[in-house]
Amino acid sequence: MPASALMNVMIGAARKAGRSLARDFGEVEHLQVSVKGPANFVTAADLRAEEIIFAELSRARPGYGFLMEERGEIKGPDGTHRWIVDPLDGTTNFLHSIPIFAISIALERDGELVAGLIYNPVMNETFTAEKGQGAFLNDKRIRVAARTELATSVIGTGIPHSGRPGHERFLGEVETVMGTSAGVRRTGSAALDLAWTAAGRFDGFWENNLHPWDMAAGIVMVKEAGGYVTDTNGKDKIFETGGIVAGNETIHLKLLKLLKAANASAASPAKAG
Ligand code: 2AM
Ligand code: CA
Ligand code: CA
Ligand code: CA
Repeated sequence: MPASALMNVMIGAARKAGRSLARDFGEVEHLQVSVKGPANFVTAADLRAEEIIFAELSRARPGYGFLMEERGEIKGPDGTHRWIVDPLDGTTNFLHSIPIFAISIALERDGELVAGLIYNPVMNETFTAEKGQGAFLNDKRIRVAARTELATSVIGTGIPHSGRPGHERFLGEVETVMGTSAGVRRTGSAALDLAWTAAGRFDGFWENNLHPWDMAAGIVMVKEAGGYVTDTNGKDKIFETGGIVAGNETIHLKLLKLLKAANASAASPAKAG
């Protein structure tokens, strides 16, 4: 299917920023790095990529607002459209020359996510989705995996660094999911976790304490690939809570129940005997 005018704008911005990231990826030892918090780095590569995406999207769609990881919220005269952008998701991988990172761009219209793009320039993988149009990897239609048993499922997740909120809770959850599934994977890029779930590589994904720019494009992607995405209570307050659970209808539901059980047993006092 030929990409829409909107998707071509998003692809154009991502490819240009991707060339900048690919150049920096070859020279990581020379990158300027600053520390924003515990295990939270920002490099010159993040900033350069964000600058390119901001310039390209502003030129193509003047007036749209932005929510970007490094620049924050930028209101535009157009009150209905907002780009949600992570210029480099997986900065820690990037700094270690691990080729698992991505650019994530989503468009929100009247508060509803209508398009998403996740681009890994090293693997040359462009995941795209528009509301009602399905999800694609490069030019190929993608769908969530069909598996319905957790025992044979591979589940993606992200680990909150010990200095971040949710670390203790995560340890209980991951122990439960590891004991129930065929395996847990942690890529270091929430955007790619969601894209890989949309493509059926992961059967499911969950993480806590994420930001809208980590998830926005991936939410559209998973839904358009036929999957289910909610917060950890099964509701739609994903951005408000920072928690996300994704998968096909069955795995999504089973994951929700499993995480709930893991947290209930962690919260209850130690049993006698
Ligand atoms: P980043 O690389 O854009 O920072 C991995 O579990 C996810 O957590 C990635 O999407 C990563 O995005 C994000 N992340 C890394 N460090 C973080 C921090 N200190 N606070 C919140 N999110 C973080
Ligand atoms: Ca970051
Ligand atoms: Ca991120
Ligand atoms: Ca980032």
